[in-house]
Amino acid sequence: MDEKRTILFVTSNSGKLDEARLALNPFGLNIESFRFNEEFTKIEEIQSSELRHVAKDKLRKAVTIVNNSSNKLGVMVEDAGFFIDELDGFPGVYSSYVHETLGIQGIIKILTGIENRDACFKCVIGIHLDDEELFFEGECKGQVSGKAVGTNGFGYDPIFIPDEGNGRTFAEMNSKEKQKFSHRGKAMEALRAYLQQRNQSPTSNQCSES
Ligand code: ITT
Repeated sequence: MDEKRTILFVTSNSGKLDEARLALNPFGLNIESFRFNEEFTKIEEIQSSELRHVAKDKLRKAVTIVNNSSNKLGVMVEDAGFFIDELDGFPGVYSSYVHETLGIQGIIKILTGIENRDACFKCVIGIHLDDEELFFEGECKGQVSGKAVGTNGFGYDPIFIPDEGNGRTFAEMNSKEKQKFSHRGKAMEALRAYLQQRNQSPTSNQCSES
């Protein structure tokens, strides 16, 4: 495997890993998951109302954990959230905790009888490349369904109907279809485009942050 075309993805979520591979492998980029003693690595998240702040902190922790002395292209993390309009954006940055505790049935219950079903997924990819921190964002708007439908995907997929997609939940779509509309698909595409441009113009640093 070409180490210079390999990104080390630090995540505990195998669904995210599969989707990152689906998006980036066709462009000759390998996505390797960082594991410790064969286990996925869960990075503890800071409390912040901004996904981007969470992603930035996760990225710094990931770089420390990985101690990237290898020749790999970069170290990547991602932070995502499910934002429900009627609940002022909740669960948002707390999506992971809410999924583990209330679960999707809990969300359905909370929204029983509520007409406004608008919601969106957002995600921020953070990647450490050549001592730079870069961030790429994606968003997908849609509706919360009244019941869980479909068995594909992960997390909140069975209760999210993206605006594009003929009224089906993400969990009713195959991974390629989900990728076309999803927050992650869009953020991965922004990363891919950046990497392509960077290859052509190595000094570009449009998305960097200190
Ligand atoms: P990390 O180790 O990468 O942090 P995680 O699953 O904890 O994995 P997040 O904190 O970013 O990741 O995710 C917040 C929650 O939102 C979590 O419950 C996910 O399952 C869910 N989620 C994220 N992306 C999703 C998607 O594309 N479809 C459905 N649910 C998603």
